[in-house]
Amino acid sequence: NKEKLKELYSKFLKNKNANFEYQYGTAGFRYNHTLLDPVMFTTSIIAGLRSLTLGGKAIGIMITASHNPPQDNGVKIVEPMGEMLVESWEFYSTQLANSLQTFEFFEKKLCDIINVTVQKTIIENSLTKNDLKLNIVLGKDSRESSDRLAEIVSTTITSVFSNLKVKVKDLGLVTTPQLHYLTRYANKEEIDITTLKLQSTYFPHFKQAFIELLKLHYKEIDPAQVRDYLSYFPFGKLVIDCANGVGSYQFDQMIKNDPWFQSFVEIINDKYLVPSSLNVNCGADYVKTNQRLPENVNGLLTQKQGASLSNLYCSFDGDADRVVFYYLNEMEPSQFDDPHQKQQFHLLDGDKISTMLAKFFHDILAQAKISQDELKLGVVQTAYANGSSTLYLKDNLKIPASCTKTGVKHLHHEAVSQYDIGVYFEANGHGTVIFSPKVYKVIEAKLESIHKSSGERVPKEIVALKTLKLFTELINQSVGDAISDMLSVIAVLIISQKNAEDWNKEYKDLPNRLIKVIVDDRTVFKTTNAERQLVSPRGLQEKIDGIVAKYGPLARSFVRASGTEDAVRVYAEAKSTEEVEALVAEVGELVK
Ligand code: NG1
Ligand code: ZN
Repeated sequence: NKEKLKELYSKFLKNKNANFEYQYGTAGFRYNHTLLDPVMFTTSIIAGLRSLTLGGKAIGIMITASHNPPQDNGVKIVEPMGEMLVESWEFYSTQLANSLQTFEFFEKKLCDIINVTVQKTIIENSLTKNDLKLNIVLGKDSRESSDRLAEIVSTTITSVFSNLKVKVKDLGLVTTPQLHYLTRYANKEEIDITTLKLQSTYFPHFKQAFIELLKLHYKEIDPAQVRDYLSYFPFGKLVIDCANGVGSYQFDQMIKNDPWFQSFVEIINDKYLVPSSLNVNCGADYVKTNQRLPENVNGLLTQKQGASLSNLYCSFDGDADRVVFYYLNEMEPSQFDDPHQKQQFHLLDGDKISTMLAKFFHDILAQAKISQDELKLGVVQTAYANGSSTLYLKDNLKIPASCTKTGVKHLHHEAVSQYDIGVYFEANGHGTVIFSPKVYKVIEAKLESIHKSSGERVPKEIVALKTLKLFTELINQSVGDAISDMLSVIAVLIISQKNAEDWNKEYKDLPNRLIKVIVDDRTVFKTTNAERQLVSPRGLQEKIDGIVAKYGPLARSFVRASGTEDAVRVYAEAKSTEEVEALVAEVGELVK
C-alpha cells in the first residue's frame, strides 16, 4: 500500500539522524530509544515479509534492550519455531533500515527485497494473492519507550499490508522467552494467533513439568500434599531479583494463584512500573559484571541474618532471558574488612549452570544405560567461559565442550548440529539445553523394551528415563529462559540433594574481569578463532600475547567489539585477583 507507506515513511522519520548507520547485531537492533522509530518501521515491514514468504507462519517481534540501561531499547525478529532470525534476513533488515535517505531510495530497496523474497516464493510455489497471509506476534518489555515503539509496529503492519490477510497479536508486557515460546506454540499447534494466552500454555506447562519431576523422585509423599515436598528443598527460600523488569510481573502472574510456589519464593527488585529503575544496581548483568549482590539483598540480610544464609538467590535480567545464581556464607572474622559485611558472596554463573546440568544429564544417561554413542551429550561455551569450567568439563567430567562466537544464535546452532543433548550457556547466564528428535525416540524405545521384559530391570532405569523426558519439557528449548532455567536448576538441586555450596564446590572459578573500553571506532576490531584473537588492528594481538605471557600459564585475555553497545570489551582471567586486575588494565590501556 504505497500511499500508506509514504505517509508512515514521513511520520516515523521525523527524528531521523540521516548519517546514522543501523546494524542488526547480536540481539537485533539496539540503541538509545530516540533513534529507533525509523528502525521499528522498517523492521516491521521485514517481519511482515518474512511471514509472507513462509506462507503466513507466525513471526515474533520483541521490543526490548535486555540488560541495557533504561533509556535504550531495541527490536528483534523471531522465526516461527522460536529461533533467532536467519542470517540472510538480518542482512535485509540492516539494508532496509539504512535506506531511508529519500522515499524513492527506500522504495527501490524495498522492491529489491520483495523481489528476492516474497516474489520468488510466490512464483516458486505458484501462490495467488488469496494465499498471502501474514501473522505477527508482538511483545515488549517494561521500558518507558516500549509502548510507543510497539504502537509503531502495529500501525506499520496493519497499514502497509492492509490489502492482505493480516493478523497482529499484541501480547503486551512479556519476557523475551515467552514471546519465543508463544510464537513457536502458535506455529506448532497451528492455532489462530489471536487466541494465544500465557495462562493456558506457558504457565501450566512449566509448573506441571516441575511438579511432575518432584513427584517422580519423592513418590512417598501424597501428591495432593505438594507442600510437603518443601522438606526436600536443599535451601531455604528462593530469592529472585527481577532487575525491576518484566520478569517480576510475569513470574508473579505465574505463581499468583499458587500458594505452594509462593511459600518458597520471594521476589525482590520488582518495580517494573518504575521504568527508570530497570537494571539499575540489580539484575543478572549487574551481579555478574560487578561480582556483587544486587540492591535490596543486603537489607534483607540484616533483617533476617540467620535464615538468609540458607537462601538461594538468583537474578534475572531486564527481559528475563538470563539468570545467574548466588549464595552467601559466613566468613571467618579475619576475612572481612567491613564489620557489617560478615557474609561472603559466591556467584554461580552461566558456566556453573551449564556444567551442573551437563553433569546431571551425564549421570542420568548412565543410570538409564544410554551410551555416548547412542546419544551424544556436549556443552557449548564462548570465549567468556571461565577457563576452570572448560578444564572441569574436559578433565573431570570428560564431556566434550565446543567454543563459538558470542551471541546465543551461534551457541544454539553449534548445540543443534553437534549434540543430541546440547547444553549451551554464555557465562552471563543466557542459555538453555536442546534435545534432538533422537532423544525422544531412544527414551520411548527403552521404556517400551523395559515394559516388555516384564520388570526384570531396576526401576532406577525407568526413573532416569522419565526424568530425562520431563527435563525436555521443563527446559524452554527454543531460547534461554530465566524462569525455565531457574526451575531446571532448582529441580536438579532438589533431585540430587545438593545445596548451593555443594554445587559451587565442583570447581573453583579463576579470578576474572570484564571491562568496557570506549574507542573511536569499534568496527576496526576484527577477530578470528571464536573471537579469541584479533586480526585487526594489525599487530595488536601480538602485543596482547606478550602481556598475557607475563602472567603465567593460566592467564588469558582477549578483546572484541561489542555487538550491542558502542564499546570494546576486554576480558581477562589469571590465578589471582591482583593479577587479573593488572592484566585487564594493561590490555585495556593497549586498546584505548
Ligand atoms: P556483546 O555486547 O556483543 O558483548 C552481549 C553479551 C552477549 C549476549 C548479547 C545479547 C557478554 C560479554 N556479551 O553481547 O553474551 O548476551 O549481549 O544480549 O556478556
Ligand atoms: Zn536479556
